[in-house]
Amino acid sequence: MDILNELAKIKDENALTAFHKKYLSKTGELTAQLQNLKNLPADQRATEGNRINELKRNVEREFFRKQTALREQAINDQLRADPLVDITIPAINVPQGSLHPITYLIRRVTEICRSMGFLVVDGNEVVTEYENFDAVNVPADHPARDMQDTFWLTNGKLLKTQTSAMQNEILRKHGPVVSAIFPGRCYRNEATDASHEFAFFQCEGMMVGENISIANLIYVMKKILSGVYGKDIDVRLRPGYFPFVEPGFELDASCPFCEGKGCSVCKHSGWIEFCGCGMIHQNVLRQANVDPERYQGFAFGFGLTRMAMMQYAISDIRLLNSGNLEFLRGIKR
Ligand code: FA5
Repeated sequence: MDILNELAKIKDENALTAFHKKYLSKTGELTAQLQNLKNLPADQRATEGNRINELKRNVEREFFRKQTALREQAINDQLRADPLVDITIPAINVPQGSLHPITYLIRRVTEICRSMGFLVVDGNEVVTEYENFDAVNVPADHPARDMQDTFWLTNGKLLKTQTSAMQNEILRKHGPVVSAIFPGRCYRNEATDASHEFAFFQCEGMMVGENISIANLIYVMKKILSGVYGKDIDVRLRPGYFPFVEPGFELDASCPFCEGKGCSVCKHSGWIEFCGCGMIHQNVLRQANVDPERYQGFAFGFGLTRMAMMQYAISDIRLLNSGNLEFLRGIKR
């Protein structure tokens, strides 16, 4: 503890630098003691090593505290001595900012998925035609291409229409055993109205490995929904068609606003259409060099923007991209 007492008495930066050199630098006493461990009898090394490491950690922590305090002190002294600076004038009242509802939801969802061991991947916005369509089982002559027109760049690439466009890259990079969640901005060349935007957010998730089944999908969806809404949410599956899943489903969530009793949000049905999902099509796995005989998995993709609308009772989707601060400040997160 003598070392810590010595540190406590230091009053200026020069003395602190000398202290660092004496104890903590590469040639310092504590480093030397650690290097000397190899010369001790084997039965003493572990105990002595722990003692020195703990001491070094304590000294380093106190050293950085002292360094910060001395630097702050130096700045304050300088300000006090400057006749042009009056530190007694009250600070300007800058209103505190807040997260955009979409950012807030992305953080919430990714936090829940991270706790289940999911990788969080930042999706690209510009992707190739192959990634957006062919790799997810939508070849050039597939009618499903017509449902998702987008904005094409002069280099032949495009703004992704769906987060599913990231599946191939993620499977190639992290597969064949991977659980990943990838929220991202998507674009569609379509007329805007109160519930359609040309730029909106989706959130995709997938889990691939051996013995992955629909039971895993249901569990993960319940976890995400219950985590976001802070209460137990039930789900149900109906048959649904998406070229990249087989079997494919539409997943409904029990209405979080009326607990399934029926309200205006769920149109008095007790259920809310939440997302498309299913078991990843074998062709999608093959495109990413994943052997479909050995590995299988599920994927789901939901509209984050629509989720935000529902969560915060936003009647017009266009408000979310409007940059209207008054509207954003009015949302209670
Ligand atoms: C898809 O995009 C599929 N990739 C989802 C999927 C992934 C299914 C994995 C199966 C497995 P869809 O076109 O239905 O599906 O879009 C998904 C969600 O995106 C919609 O439910 C909606 O919430 C949101 N969305 C789609 N178009 C718009 C739009 N123009 N404005 C706002 N949100 C939109």
